[in-house]
Amino acid sequence: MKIFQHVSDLGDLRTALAEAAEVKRDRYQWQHLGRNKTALLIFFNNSLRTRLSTQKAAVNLGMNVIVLDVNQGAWKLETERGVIMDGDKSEHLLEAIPVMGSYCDIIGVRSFARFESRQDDYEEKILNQFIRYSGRPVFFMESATVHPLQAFADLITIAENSLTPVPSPKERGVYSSEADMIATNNGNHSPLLGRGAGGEAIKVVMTWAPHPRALPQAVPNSFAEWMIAAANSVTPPQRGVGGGLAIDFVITHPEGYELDPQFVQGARVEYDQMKAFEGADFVYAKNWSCPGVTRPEDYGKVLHDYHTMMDWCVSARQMAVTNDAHFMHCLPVRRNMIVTDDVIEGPRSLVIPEAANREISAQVVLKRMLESL
Ligand code: SN0
Repeated sequence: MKIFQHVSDLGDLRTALAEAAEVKRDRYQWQHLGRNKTALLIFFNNSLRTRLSTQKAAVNLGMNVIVLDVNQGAWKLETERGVIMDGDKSEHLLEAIPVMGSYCDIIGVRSFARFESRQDDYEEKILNQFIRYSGRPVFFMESATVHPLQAFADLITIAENSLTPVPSPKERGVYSSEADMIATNNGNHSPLLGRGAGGEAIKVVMTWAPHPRALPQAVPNSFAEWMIAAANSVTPPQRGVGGGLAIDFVITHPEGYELDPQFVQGARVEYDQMKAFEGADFVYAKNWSCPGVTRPEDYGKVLHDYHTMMDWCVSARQMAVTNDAHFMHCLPVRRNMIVTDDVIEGPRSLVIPEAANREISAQVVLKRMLESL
């Protein structure tokens, strides 16, 4: 793997999930792969989970790691060509990138949407320069439009928690080392099935929630992209038999927050949050600013004073109409804006195991990149 940006970069999802389960079983079995190899992690924005989990994943694989916070101690970087550099920016990205590439074997980059131009953000202007000029494999650690390491960890978490018990692959007469591996990982039930032995689809609801600041669309874009890919990863007749992910995916948000069709494709949008939550097995909460799809002039804006949107905050009221849903959020989360204390602290909250799975998703990605060096 030379680039990790989209779900398609990972190839077959069931294979990737089986690999994640194998990483979880023994994360130190590939230390030879990373010997004398260096990962460079570059942060243009803040990070807690991405920084720690990716560093841990690289160390698990025997790699050396260099972390650079561009805004703390590095030269301020110009990103545009043709600019007369007489301001506060001392170095151009076009020199900085190949220099950084010369000190490492794999590069991870975090660079959030800037909200200055929708076109620049959605063309991935910064990350594409790293791909073009670093000479190294590049993985996205939240870019302007995607956060694939998060979405992969989310998918792993949903797979691990998507069941009432179903027969193990052997009991079902399915002999597949992949299925066995996953089953073993999850107390002998294959998490790749839908709910119940019949493989009934699990309902996953992604809900917008209020926030005082304008946040990127990267997390909801990737979550939608990955859920749709997972749902499409098996043809319907195979669902629930050979280990397919049967997912009924619904997105709910106030009007104006419609996400870019390249990520949500034809996913069902339900503007009534309570209706969307009915029968949900997983509730995935996230704030995002206006994606500029139905309201191009409002790209990157908060559309309403958050005080008027507080009924979107996920609380016991909405959770009561779900199928005892698990609660998920990528973190960091602002309590009592996005979710109430009782829901995030409740027995169905998965936010901590979800964050722990960031180490696993990062390790699968780094392992694949090391294997293709
Ligand atoms: C980022 C986002 O994309 O929404 C990172 C999430 C993984 N979140 C924030 O920037 C939150 C900032 C805040 O003030 O709450």
